[in-house]
Amino acid sequence: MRRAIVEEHHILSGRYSMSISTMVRKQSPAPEGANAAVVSWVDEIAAITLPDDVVWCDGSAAEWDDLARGMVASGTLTRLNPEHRPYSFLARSDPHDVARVEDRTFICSAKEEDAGPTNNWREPGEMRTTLGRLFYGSMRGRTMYVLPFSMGPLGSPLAKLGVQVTDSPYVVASMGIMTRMGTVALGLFTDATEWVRAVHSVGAPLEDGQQDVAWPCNDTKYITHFPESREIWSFGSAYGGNALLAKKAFALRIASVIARDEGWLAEHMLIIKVTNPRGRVFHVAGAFPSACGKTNLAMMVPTIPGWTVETVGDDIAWLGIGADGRLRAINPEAGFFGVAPGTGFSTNRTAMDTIWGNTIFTNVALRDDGDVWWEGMSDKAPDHLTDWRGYSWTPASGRPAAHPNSRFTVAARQCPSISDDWEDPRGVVIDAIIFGGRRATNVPLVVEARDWEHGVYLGATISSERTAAAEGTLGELRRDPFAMAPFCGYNMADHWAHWLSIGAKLRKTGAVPRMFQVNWFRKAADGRFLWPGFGENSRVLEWMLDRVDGQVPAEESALGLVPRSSDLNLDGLDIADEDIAELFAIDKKSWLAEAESTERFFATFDGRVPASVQRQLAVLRQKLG
Ligand code: OXD
Ligand code: MN
Repeated sequence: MRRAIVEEHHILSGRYSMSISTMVRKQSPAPEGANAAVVSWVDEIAAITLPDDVVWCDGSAAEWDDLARGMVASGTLTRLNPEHRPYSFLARSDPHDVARVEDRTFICSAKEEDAGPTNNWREPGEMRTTLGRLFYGSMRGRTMYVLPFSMGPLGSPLAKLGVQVTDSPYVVASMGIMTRMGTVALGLFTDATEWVRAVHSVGAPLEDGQQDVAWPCNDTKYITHFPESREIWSFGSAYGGNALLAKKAFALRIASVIARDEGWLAEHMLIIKVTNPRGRVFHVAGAFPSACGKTNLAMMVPTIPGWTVETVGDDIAWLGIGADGRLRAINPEAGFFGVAPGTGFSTNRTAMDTIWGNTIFTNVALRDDGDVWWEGMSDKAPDHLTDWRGYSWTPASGRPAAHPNSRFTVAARQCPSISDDWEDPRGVVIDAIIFGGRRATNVPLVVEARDWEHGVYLGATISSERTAAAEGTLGELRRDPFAMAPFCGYNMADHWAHWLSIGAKLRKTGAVPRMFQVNWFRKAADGRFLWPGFGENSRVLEWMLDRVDGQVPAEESALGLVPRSSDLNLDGLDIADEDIAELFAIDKKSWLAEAESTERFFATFDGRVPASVQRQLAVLRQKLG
């Protein structure tokens, strides 16, 4: 036993012996011309995880059909009624595998201080030993699928390649939607390619003849990242960001480290294209914590005449300084993994039109007519449903029919508001950056940063009330700098320093995007939302982009620049003057308390917070008087 563990540790340090690869029962050959480094890594992983078979995915529709058919047969997927929801499926997860598990997410950088206080750090050697034990034989009785993929438009200078292996067909089908996966990506690997290695196992090996369950997983979960070697090892979960490793694990945690090293940014941001009535086009990137309405904003239908919003991305942006010296961004993903509850015809018609078919739904409720439903899809719930756990449900049941973190997985190209430049390999030019959180108090509807440094401070101090996208107590206030707290693969204070250095570079080229803070969620003393949100947020976009366009002056406040009362377009909006005043109210006492909490937060970074960010806190206190 001891010997086996030592051997496994060597395997995971890359010093393994090829002889054990003979233990894989059947190994489908790698596609002709596949990159040798990829092939040998796949062999290496198969030698550790010991699957019954290894299948290289080509990303074709035929392959997806076969997987879907297999999963319907095995009970992982239920096919929805094609009359209502063509070629769509429902998955019900294990009830203990329903969200990202942040306390089981680890950054294994060589030095603890490089992970910083917002991450769980583990010493890499120790973690490799643990993983060696867990992954050894973890795919027995299953197929290991090999998924080569591109994050970003194929061949874009801003895109990156990766390979995920997984023993979950649900993950394969989802990654096929969320990334550009298969032969097209594999063909881009050269000997010079630096690619990300991602190993995923549900951690449920099958003995000979053992009956599988619909959603295999393991109560022991590890979502681990080795930033220096650009590796991800994920064990025990098949849900969302825990398992679709291209998304949070690669495109944010590992990519943020690559970005730091290479001089660009990997951020938890939506990207939209906005056109004003004068025909001027802007691109806006926005960072919001999980489940704060990024998908809704990305697909917003403006209520003000003459404005249009088109979608480039709803969750992740990779931003770099282009050859023209301007900040350019791509959406590295190819699909949406959106939160279903709260998405409805009145709140996000575009999302509803996107998921008309060809969609995987996970943990939503099933209607008796074979379609799906969730809280917020329509005002009135159907009289009877099958809930996300498979139990009979009526409105009197007193529990949600869909899990609060239930999801839809759908290709971005199916979105009616997808922008014509969403796959521009050069990226789109970013004119404005917005930071938002879900704050019932204190934070005004909109504030413009005085300059990039102040904007970095606004990003560094984002906080939000906790939602269902990750496990934890709902409603609790959580610091979520740049909306990256669960996603930054390195020390968050260094992330702020990195943002400052990008600003300094942009300033040399003279094209520094404006930065804003927004809060759609401020409440009145009686608990009512003060602002209607959704399409009405276009009024705030109008003010911000008129500022970018030099059309309106702004007023100084202790928090930054705010609209003059006449400049926020409220035409046709039934909102009381007192509510508008409340939306912008700055309560000195509460803000001084917030400044104190910020000081305590900064102190957790052991002196690593950049002086410029500390200075902004001092300026805030001074302005509050
Ligand atoms: C997501 C998240 O799934 O942020 O996008 O949790
Ligand atoms: Mn997200």
